[in-house]
Amino acid sequence: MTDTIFGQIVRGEVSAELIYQDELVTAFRDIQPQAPTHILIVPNDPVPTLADVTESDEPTLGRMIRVASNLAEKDYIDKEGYRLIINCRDHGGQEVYHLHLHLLGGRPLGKMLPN
Ligand code: DGP
Repeated sequence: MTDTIFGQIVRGEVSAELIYQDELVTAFRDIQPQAPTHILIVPNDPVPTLADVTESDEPTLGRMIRVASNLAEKDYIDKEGYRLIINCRDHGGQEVYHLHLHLLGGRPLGKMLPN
């Protein structure tokens, strides 16, 4: 399994603005925020992409989404709304090959994709 910068953040070897960690997932602020709230939620055990997940990853995937919902509430973006994104591989625009969920909000995000 290839190690990435996100694995190093999970293990505390590289600094990040960590905002949540439990036995399954870690959440930290994106270094290049695209919105006032831009948080990344990653599994502690790296899976490269969404296309690589298996049945054994289901508890972690569920936790990632619940943590996103809880962090949206903590960042006061839940009432106005927000967006969750998982980019997968080349056509999905994935840059870091350690599965991650983007939590974006704090401003109107517009259409999902440019026309
Ligand atoms: P994606 O395109 O879905 O693979 O998004 C990768 C995101 O990761 C991108 O928005 C920038 C962010 N990122 C890349 N390197 C770092 C880092 O070292 N620290 C933090 N906090 N975020 C990073």
